[in-house]
Amino acid sequence: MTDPQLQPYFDFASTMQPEIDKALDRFTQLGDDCPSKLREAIRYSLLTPGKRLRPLLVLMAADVCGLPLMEALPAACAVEMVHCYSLVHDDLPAMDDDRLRRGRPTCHVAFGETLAILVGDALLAQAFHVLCQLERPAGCIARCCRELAFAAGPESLVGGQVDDLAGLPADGNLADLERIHRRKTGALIKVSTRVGAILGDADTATLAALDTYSQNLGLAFQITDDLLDIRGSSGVLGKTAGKDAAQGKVTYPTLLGETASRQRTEDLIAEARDALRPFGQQAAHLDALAQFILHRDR
Ligand code: GRG
Repeated sequence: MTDPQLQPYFDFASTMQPEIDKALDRFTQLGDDCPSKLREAIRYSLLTPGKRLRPLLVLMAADVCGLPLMEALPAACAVEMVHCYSLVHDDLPAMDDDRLRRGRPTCHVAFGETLAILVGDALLAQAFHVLCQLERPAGCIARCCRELAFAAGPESLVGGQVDDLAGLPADGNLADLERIHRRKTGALIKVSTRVGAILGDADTATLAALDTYSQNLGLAFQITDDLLDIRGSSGVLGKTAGKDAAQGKVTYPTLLGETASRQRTEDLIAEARDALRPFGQQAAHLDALAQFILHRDR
C-alpha cells in the first residue's frame, strides 16, 4: 500500500508524467533535415520511461508560484533534455561505459558510439531551442536560458563530471565528494526549481527557499543513488547495480558507512521539507516528492 504521505507526489506524477511525455514526443517530431537514424536515436533515449523527476520539479515550483502548469511544460522538457544528454554521454565507453539505462540497452549499444555522441549534442541544443518556445516575456526566457546554461556548464554539470571521472583520492573527504555531487547531480536539480520559480515571477525569498529545498534534495538524491548501487537490483533500477564497488569508487557509503549515509539522507530531506514551510499546503507536492526520494527503489 502507498504511504499516504507520498500520495500527493503520486497524484501529481500520474497526471503530469503523461503530459511531459507527450510534450517530449512533440518536441522531437523533427523535420526531414534531421536524419531518420538520428531522430530515432534521440527519441529512443528521451522517450524511455525515466522518473521525470527534474521536469516534475520544474512544474511543481511553477505551481507554487502560481503559474499554470502547462505554461511551464517547455521548460520542464528542456531540463529533461539536458539530463538525458548527460546520461547518454555518461554511458559512453570513454566515460562510465555502461550498457543498461532505463531498462534498455544504452544509446551507444543500440546505435553506435558516434551517433550516441551526436544524440547528446542534439539534445543539448534542442533543450535551448525548446526553452525559447516558452510563452513568457523575453527577459524571463533569457534568464531561464542563462540559468540552464550555467547548470549544464563547466562550473556545474560538466565540471562535476570531470572531477567525478578523475575520482577522489583514497584520502578524499566528504567535502570533496559533496563538491562533486553539488555540480554533477545537484546543479540540474537546483536549476529545475529555479526555472519553474523564475517563470512564475518568484520573489527573492521564494527563490532562496526553493534553493535550500533543492540543494538538500539533490544531495539526498545522490546518497540514495549510492545506496541503491549497493542494495538495489539492476532489474528494478534499469541500470547496472554494483558499479561503484566494482570501480573502487569513493562514495557516501564508503566514507560514512551505510547506516550513517541513510541517516544523512533523512536529515537532508528533513531540511528540504523545512524550507517549504512558508508555502504551507501550496508546496504539498514538493514536500511529498522529497519524501519519495527517501523511499525510492529506482
Ligand atoms: C556527461 C556532462 C556529463 C555529465 C554526466 C548523468 C551524469 C553526469 C552522471 C550519471 C551518473 C550518476 C549515477 C549520477 C547520479 C545522479 C543521476 C543523474 C542519476 C540518474 O538520474 P535519475 O535517477 O534517472 O533521475 P532517470 O532515468 O529516472 O531520469
